[in-house]
Amino acid sequence: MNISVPRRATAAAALAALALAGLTGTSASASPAAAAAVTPPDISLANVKQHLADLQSIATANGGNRAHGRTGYKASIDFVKAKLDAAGYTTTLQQFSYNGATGYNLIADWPGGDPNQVIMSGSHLDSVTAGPGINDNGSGSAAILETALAVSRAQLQPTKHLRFGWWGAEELGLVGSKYYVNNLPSTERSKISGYLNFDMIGSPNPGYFVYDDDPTIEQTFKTYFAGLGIPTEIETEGDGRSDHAPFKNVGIPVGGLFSGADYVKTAAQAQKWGGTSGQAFDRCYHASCDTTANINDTALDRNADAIAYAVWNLSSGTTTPPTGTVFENTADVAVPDNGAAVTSSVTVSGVAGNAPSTLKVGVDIVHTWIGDLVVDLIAPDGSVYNLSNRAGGSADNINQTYTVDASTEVANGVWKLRVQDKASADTGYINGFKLTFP
Ligand code: DTR
Ligand code: CA
Ligand code: ZN
Ligand code: ZN
Repeated sequence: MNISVPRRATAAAALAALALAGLTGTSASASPAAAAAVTPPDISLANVKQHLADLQSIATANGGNRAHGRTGYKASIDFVKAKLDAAGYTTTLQQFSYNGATGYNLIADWPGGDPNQVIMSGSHLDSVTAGPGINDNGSGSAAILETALAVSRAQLQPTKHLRFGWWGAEELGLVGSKYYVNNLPSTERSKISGYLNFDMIGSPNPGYFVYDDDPTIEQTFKTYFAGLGIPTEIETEGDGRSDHAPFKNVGIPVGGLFSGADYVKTAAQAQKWGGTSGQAFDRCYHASCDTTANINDTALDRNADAIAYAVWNLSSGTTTPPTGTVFENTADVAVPDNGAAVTSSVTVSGVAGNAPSTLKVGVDIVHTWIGDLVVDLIAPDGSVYNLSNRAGGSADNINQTYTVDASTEVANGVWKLRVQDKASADTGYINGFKLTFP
């Protein structure tokens, strides 16, 4: 859990950040002090459903599906591309081969915004071979398409650069999104401030799940649904199950929304969300009945509007992350006496490029014999920077700011403070850990 509040932030702005994050107290995660939320246009449910009807027609005209390597997929990608070209996007069709067939990713950039801070939204456009894939994943694809068209209609000029992606061959193992990320130079990867994934957001027996990855993105979605009075749950079906995984694996902050697949809605979930307990969120998951009849309009509408809220708000930040941004974790972590190492983590996001050569590492450890301790900083890629190695003898507590040359490390990602007590009889705990980006 971490708090990131720019030093220049006024107390009010800092409180606004915490309020935006719906948080108080000393140990919490929150976005950098942000301006008041911006209100995007309503995303028209009718327009989203029209895109779904068009995708249904495409499947019907192409053997009943829109799967990788089939004519229905290429027709789907051409359909989406044509609308974006007409709306003023810069589109790129990225080809790849898989299982002896050509696959396609569609990337659409909205001209303008800081090219070093990209907010990207993505959905896979392919279906399984068994059916038209209207919920899985016409729903996500149509919702981000309509959001992109709303950006164009509004002639939005966000601070950050907006990019949208439609992936091929997700159903065969995240093939298209993996291809995109693997072929993106690391310099380009580090420009992506956040990737938002939308895979199944109109399930007929819907749940409202928010990915619990980047805390800023997560909180943005939670704030939106809280404004509607709709409780959300953390998406727990596993990180690797959709196209955010390749982005997360290279340290890009990710988030997203999900309305449920083949898992069964519990009685408690039905109590808070309505729908039918004991029934799958989507009984037509990966089946021929995943048609335009397999959509819950309310879920689709709410999630489409949540996407617009996130795109508008996450891209309206400052042109450069505020200097002196602090990422802090104040949760106590017990250090076992003469035992295994423990860690405290902070998630750094919104910082472009690499960490500085003068990264300030604040360490606050309560202990009665600091000579027992080995203290390391672990970068997101696993690099180890030793801060203290059995130093200080019988002295109490380490409460010190170290300066680390972390200039070879990508700034965004999960940083850890690792502490190990390597001698018996004295004990302690991590009281706090923070990183300050000058
Ligand atoms: N793998 C996705 C559906 C899916 C299942 N669990 C999750 C969790 C988060 C996003 C998507 C999913 C598919 O079949 O396309
Ligand atoms: Ca709407
Ligand atoms: Zn899917
Ligand atoms: Zn699927």
